[in-house]
Amino acid sequence: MPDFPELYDAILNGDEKSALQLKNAELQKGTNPSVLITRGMIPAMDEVGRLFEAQEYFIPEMLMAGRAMKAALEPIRPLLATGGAQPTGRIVLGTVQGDLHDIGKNLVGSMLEGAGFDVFDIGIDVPAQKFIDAVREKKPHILALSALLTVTMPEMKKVIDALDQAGIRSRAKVLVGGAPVTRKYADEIGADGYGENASSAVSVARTLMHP
Ligand code: B1M
Repeated sequence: MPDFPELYDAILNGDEKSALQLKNAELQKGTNPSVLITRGMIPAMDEVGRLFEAQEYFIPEMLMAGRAMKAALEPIRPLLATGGAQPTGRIVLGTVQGDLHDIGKNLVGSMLEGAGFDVFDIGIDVPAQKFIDAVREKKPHILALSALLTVTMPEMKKVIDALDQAGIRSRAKVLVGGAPVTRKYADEIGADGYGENASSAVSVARTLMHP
């Protein structure tokens, strides 16, 4: 049983309005936003994924649940980003080409902002060349890549190879993450860091800044 069953159900059922209301009610009660996300909202998305695999949910249900999750999550993100920390470093963040998933990426971005990083989120379905252009333009300390699909994970390697080919691999550390990504895969493709979730992305990013 999830910790916030009504919010969990609202997301699972793709009920955007209720998800927003229930999230607001919890925040008014003083519930910690991170607890709400990790113990109520993410478990609902995991269940959506399970139901999709079991062919009990299909694309429309997954889409609606994604919308409800985003509706409830977006107003919380600024709360995660107000860590009051001193500027720590610059990060360019994006979801790789072919991949439209952005909920986890957005959460990672907010947590990084909360830890004091300047985050330039360049969106979803980002081609390797756009990452290269962003590294040249924004001069980030870290390039952060998200992938949620097994078939889009190789795009991360393409980005690293493209950095190499452009002669700018040493300009930014590459941090990778997303549900199918593993530390082993990150090592194989030559990434500098791997974050299993949003909070580990923050601690790895800090380590990459001060190796
Ligand atoms: Co998609 N989808 N989806 N989907 N979807 C998954 C990922 C899937 C696991 C569902 C399943 O089968 N169980 C499966 C992928 C299987 C695989 O390849 N391994 C899948 C599939 C198959 C697909 C489609 C191919 C379905 C189809 O069309 N047949 C399609 C692909 C579209 C595309 O991208 N080209 C598709 C589409 C969609 C929607 C558009 C409907 C919607 C996305 C809405 C959106 O993002 N705006 C959607 C959703 C909602 C999901 C699930 C249900 C939930 C994803 C989510 O938001 N989770 C998902 C199942 C699941 O994850 N359990 C699924 C909550 C989020 C907070 O977690 O994104 O994992 P997550 O992020 C985490 C960590 O991964 C990590 O930190 C985050 C916070 O803790 N992390 C990083 C993420 N990025 C990081 C970067 C880092 C470090 C950590 O450093 C840079």
